[in-house]
Amino acid sequence: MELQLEVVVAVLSALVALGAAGWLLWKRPAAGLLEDEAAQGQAPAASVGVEDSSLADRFFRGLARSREALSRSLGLALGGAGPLDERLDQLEEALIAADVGARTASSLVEGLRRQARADDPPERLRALLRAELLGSIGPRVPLAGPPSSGPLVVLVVGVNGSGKTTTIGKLASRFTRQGKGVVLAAGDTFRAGAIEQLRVWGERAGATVVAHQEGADPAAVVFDGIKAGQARGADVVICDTAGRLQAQKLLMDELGKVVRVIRKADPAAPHEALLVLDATIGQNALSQAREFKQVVGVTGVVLTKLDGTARGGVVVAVHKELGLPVKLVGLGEQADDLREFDPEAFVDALLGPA
Ligand SMILES: Nc1nc2c(ncn2[C@@H]2O[C@H](COP(=O)(O)OP(=O)(O)O)[C@@H](O)[C@H]2O)c(=O)[nH]1
Ligand SMILES: [Mg+2]
Repeated sequence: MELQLEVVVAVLSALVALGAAGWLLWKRPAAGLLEDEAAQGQAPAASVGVEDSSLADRFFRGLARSREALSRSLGLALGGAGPLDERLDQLEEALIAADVGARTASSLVEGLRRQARADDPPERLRALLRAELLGSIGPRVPLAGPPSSGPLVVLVVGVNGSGKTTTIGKLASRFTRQGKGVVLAAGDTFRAGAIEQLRVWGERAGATVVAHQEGADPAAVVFDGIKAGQARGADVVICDTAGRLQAQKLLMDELGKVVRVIRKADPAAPHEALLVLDATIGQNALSQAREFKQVVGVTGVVLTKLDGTARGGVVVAVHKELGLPVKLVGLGEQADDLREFDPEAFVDALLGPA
């Protein structure tokens, strides 16, 4: 009886020991992973983008609407039984439904007509379409690196509600996590709320916010922001602007003046003039882009709201019709929902699985 009890106790302690060891083993890798993640977040990286294995997934989810529009006809067009010409017509319609735009869709399909043969298997047609789409989107273009002297000056423009201030907040937090000194200039003086919104993002990111009163001259705010950045040896100055005034002409005049004054503070600036476009408005984004492009020497596009029900096919047209690269994409409202644009991941998400 006594012996049996000893055996039971021994077995129980062994089980407890095994359990504890198992718990430790289970716990250790988890803690290690978190440490790695924290270290990654703090490590100064060479560029604003950090490779993210989930980017492809997030594109895939964000492009559901455009992909569904495309996939209804894509299978038929690529693998259907009819004459190739008819199937390519169907493909053109499908591309338009996916918000690629009529002109771009037509030129993509022209490219296919030149290369495709009637007896091409669906995989080859798909590969040709993929190549045409990538050609239309153009290569990956990263954000400008640090200038030879003074801070990198980034001007951010776009219509009201496109996501400028949010993008600036995300960019600021990305840069401060890389250990960079960041100044934000509250150049949207049209509403007091806009200044406050930038302050909140600045505080969250650990960036300095330079602001004047509501109604102040935006060019003066931006000038002060750059001067402050230069004086304190900041790495980056990001300038917010208004997206709406009493009239579009006033807005464009104001932006023209902002650019001229930025050049007074630093003749090489702005090093980046980012146009923020809302992906959910599809082709309308293009006409906005043309106007801004004329007034501000736009160097790249930030496409926001590519999460949810975005009309993401517009990305394909931005480069082809405007000659502007999409540099960054917004995939949500949180600080880390900004990514460098990856054309290949994007096209694969748009086309869906083969
Ligand atoms: N889902 C989603 N919402 C966004 C994104 N970027 C901005 N927003 C939202 O769009 C709205 C307008 O953004 P805001 O930055 O104030 O636009 P601004 O007027 O151009 O400065 C806000 O509600 C943002 O939270 C994005 O990438 N995804
Ligand atoms: Mg704003």
